[in-house]
Amino acid sequence: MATIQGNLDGTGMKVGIVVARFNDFITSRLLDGAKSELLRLGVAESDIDILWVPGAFEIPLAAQKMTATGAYDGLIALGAVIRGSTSHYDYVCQQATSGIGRVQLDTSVPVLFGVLTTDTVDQAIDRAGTKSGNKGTECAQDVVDQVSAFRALAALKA
Ligand code: INI
Repeated sequence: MATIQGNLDGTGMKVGIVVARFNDFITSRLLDGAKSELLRLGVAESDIDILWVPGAFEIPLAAQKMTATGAYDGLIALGAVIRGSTSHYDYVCQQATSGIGRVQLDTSVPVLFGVLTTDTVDQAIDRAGTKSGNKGTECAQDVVDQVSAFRALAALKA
């Protein structure tokens, strides 16, 4: 019987971050949280690449293109979709969610979901480093966890 789990050692990992410019007063905080946590976990600054896109709708294609380079062990997708500011909230959420999910299944590269989907600006602020933690920070921990778990799985099967 084997139990496989990841750890929080990011040494030697290369991580891509796709971040949406829409609502950048939120997404820049998510990005700061993700970057500083990756560095804290041992990922080298030179092994973190950041790709900005216009909005959450554009994240899946950008993530797919990053995976196609073959350079990344894992990706983090960051965005903020806020219901109050759009009538097409549901479409943007749906495209971001299903598209990001599809990219990781199609490419076998883990893509962590750091797209906030909230009813209000205040809820987004809460999840971008104030009351309810920082979703970018969480995604940094989770991408390191996933990559290390999959490395352990590959080593077991080798
Ligand atoms: N994009 C977001 O990332 N968040 C939003 O809240 C949002 N709203 O409100 O519309 C949003 N729209 C832009 C969309 O993601 C695309 O960039 C745009 O439609 C061009 O394709």
